[in-house]
Amino acid sequence: MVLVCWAPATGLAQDTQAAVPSDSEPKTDMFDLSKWVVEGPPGNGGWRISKDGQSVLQTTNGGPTFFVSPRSVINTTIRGRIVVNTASDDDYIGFVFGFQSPNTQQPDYLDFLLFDWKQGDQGVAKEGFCLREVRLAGTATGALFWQQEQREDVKVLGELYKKSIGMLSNKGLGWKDKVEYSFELKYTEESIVISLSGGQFGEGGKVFEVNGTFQAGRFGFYNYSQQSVRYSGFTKTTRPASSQPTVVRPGLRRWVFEIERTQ
Ligand SMILES: [Ca+2]
Ligand SMILES: [Ca+2]
Repeated sequence: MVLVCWAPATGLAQDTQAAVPSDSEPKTDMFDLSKWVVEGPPGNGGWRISKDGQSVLQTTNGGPTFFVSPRSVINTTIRGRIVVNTASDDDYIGFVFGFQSPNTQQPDYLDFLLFDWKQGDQGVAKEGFCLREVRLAGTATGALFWQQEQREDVKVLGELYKKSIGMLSNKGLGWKDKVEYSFELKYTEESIVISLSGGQFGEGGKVFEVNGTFQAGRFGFYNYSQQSVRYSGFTKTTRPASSQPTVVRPGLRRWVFEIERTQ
């Protein structure tokens, strides 16, 4: 089942925190970006890592490029900030996760989940968000990434474009120049929940909530034809498996929270 929604991000997360016993606090680790690697054709991206390893600036207006963690993650919550520090372009920024390839052993396989975000309409490329599961053997064409090409080996898990929701259309779904957004991904074996805040989204909300079966994989950043993109302060929060609460609140529906554990 696929759910695509826009809803306040408050409430559920707060309830989850309040229900967790003190001896099982979730553990948060900062990603050290100096250990990450560029995947895909090296010339497609220019990823400049800060000295402290806490941020990276992608400088190339080129083909699809990935900057990816060395280790796989699953059953975790990832948070961080993203900003485009230029007014000169309007293209794709985003994230990959469950990432298996491309890599040096399998440069021609594309196997990952992709969340992309375009600033403005440009021909067939639409302003807004798309979440896709890519499982492709062989050379990818630009159409796969540029126009959300429909094909057997790419499964669309969610789409949210400017024209699809009147509620927010006056503010736009595209990212704004020089505005920093906060990104959150809850990635588990059973679901994907992506939330954004900042800019026109204010305190923010869910962009996509998708149920399914997902596998561990590397997490990373994605740009296509967009330069001057800075990612910073990315963390991974994981809760011990033993601390998973099932909370019953009087008079309210029964919530069963997702499991977060280390792998
Ligand atoms: Ca453009
Ligand atoms: Ca461009």
